[in-house]
Amino acid sequence: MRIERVELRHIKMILVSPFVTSMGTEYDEEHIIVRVDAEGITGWGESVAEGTPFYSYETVDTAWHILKDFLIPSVLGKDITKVSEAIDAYAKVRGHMMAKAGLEAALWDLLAKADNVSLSRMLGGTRKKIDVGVSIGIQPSVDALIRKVEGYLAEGYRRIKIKIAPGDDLQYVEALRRRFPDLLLQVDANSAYRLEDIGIFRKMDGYGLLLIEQPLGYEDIYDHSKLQRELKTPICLDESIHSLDDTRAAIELDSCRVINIKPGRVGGFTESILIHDYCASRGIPVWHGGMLESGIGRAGNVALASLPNFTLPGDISASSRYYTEDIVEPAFYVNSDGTMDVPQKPGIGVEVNRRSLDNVTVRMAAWKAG
Ligand code: OSB
Ligand code: MG
Repeated sequence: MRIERVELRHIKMILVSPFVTSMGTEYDEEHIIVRVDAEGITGWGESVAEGTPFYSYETVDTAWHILKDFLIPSVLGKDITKVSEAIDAYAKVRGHMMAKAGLEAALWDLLAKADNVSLSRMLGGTRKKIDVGVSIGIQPSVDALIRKVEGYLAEGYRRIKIKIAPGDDLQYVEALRRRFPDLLLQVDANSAYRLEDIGIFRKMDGYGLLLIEQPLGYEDIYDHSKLQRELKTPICLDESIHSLDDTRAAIELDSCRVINIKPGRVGGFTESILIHDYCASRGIPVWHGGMLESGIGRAGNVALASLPNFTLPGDISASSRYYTEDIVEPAFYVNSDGTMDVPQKPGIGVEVNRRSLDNVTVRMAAWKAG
């Protein structure tokens, strides 16, 4: 298909409640929506680079620059029949995984729609429903956290992840475990600790957590191997994993026993599938992380999470957990059994609500093939 036009929209969506992590407090989420048009078909993708370089070095502005000056020119006017051809066209761009993943996602949607198959099917998905959980920011008190968890459990979520930071850790885990002895519970530190904090993790090891996500440095693999050696709870890496190569290093060093896959962090669905398949071959479970996506990115996440080795519930929650109004129809819902339906229509399987998209757009640009 000849890529005729590519459009970028910098969007800003207000979160239903502030999201507090060891990296700071987020009140709203800025991302880039990528639209690709070819032969009367439109593909949509979302780049999860944020307004701030706190989770990743990428930001909306760096992703915009890389998309505009390098990635879009490499595909515009080209005849693309497989996503791998686009990836080859911009292979010399190093890093900038979130910029790449946004364009790649739009191309996957375009090609799936052209083939009249769901994105889930095209990526190799095998499930029509996926298990989903919810990621809860640091709460002002233990009581506030317990009330939040009760609310999410009533909605159907079966797995809870809480954010932790030094000083906001063991008391929350202890209280949740006491109140909900059988809860599927995991914690995410977003790199807030150092190996010297091992005492905290030795204590945390006694609470039957599903996993401890990214306790140490955001680029570290080696220190995590030293920590994992001392714990029975699996460590799960998020920030440290940008590629299949990172995944191989982490697993061979026993730095983690679970991997969080976010397509934005690893450059797209193609690299995500390579990581998924390698982990499956090594008996390492994976789960799908989240970046507070709009419905466009969420649709892609749900499709990817339908692959067979996504055996742990993902950070993929209902639209209403994030935003009062999503930009897709239908919005995403959690079923009372803690699952989410995988869209079965062609491509991402949901429609973009153009009026809602306009309402959240703060900057827009488009490029046409000559
Ligand atoms: O570390 O998993 C993380 C959101 C933004 C940046 C990093 C992370 C998160 C989340 C939210 O935990 C997950 C979600 O989208 O529900
Ligand atoms: Mg994380």
